[in-house]
Amino acid sequence: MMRTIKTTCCLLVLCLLVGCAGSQGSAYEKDLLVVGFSQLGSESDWRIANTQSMTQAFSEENGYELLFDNAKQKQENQLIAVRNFILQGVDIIVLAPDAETGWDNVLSEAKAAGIPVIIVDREVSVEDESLYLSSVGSDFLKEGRLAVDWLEKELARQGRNDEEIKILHIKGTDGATAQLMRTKAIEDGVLRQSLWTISAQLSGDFTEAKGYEVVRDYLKNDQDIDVIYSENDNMTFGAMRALDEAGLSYGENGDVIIISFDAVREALEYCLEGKINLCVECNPLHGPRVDELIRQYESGAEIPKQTYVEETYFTRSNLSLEIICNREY
Ligand code: GZL
Repeated sequence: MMRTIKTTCCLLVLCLLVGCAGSQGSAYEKDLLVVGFSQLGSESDWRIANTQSMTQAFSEENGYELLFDNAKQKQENQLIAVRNFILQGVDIIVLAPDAETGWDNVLSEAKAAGIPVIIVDREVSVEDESLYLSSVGSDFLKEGRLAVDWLEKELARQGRNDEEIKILHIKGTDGATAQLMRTKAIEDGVLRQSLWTISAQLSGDFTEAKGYEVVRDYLKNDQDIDVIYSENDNMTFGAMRALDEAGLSYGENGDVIIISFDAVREALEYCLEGKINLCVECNPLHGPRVDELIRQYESGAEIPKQTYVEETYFTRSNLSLEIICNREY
């Protein structure tokens, strides 16, 4: 979508006022699409892979000039970044939102400025869904339900259907779609399985450090755990360190079953070693899909409001070193 004459004039005035040589001129001369991408942080291996996928897609060779901002997992930083993108008159804004709520005002400002917004990864919860063009991400509830179904089958395979099962639940960033939906899945599972109990719900904020901290502190008071349901791999890595320090065994031949989400390479390696029982894939490679959506939009084609990516799961039985080596993240 070429900049409107009005926006271009405003931009030229803005450049005269603040003396910004800026790269828009070069972008404008080369007819590049200027994309403002607000990434929520760099908290996990998944996030790093997502950023790489997005920045590769928005390259100059692909016809883009990318303005990138890393919000360090703080929504207030994302609000500032989006407002800066609006001020700079970008052609399109891509937002990877930290939490679901709090976006109505800033997305209304983008709409008023005539700048379309594409949501990537987690979702936004807004009164008016016309505030964003499209959303690309994962069906996190489906991921969680896949994990719970697997756990039911695994416990049956182990002959433990009549056993009390105590689950330690490590939650991701509160209010993030990935946290809300993966949490809903395990909570629904516990409602269905009368012998399952969630011993505690610890918030690990999707980071390895926090995952280690909260599990280490929890194990000081209770080590009677049958399952760890961890909402991302980095928190799982921290939990594994805490289990090691407490002398608790885990994985295929251990006392604690470990379920983890993302399926980044390091987690798959642990899975192949039998240290993580189940890795549920969460695909971070959204760059090509968002690039395609933007091109469809530019060509005037109808674009879907929501695109879910295909995902699977891994256990030791369907993994190999070759599969792991051939994966992109
Ligand atoms: C999921 C994404 C989550 C990952 C975490 O799409 O939002 O955030 O599961 C990441 O690794 O921090």
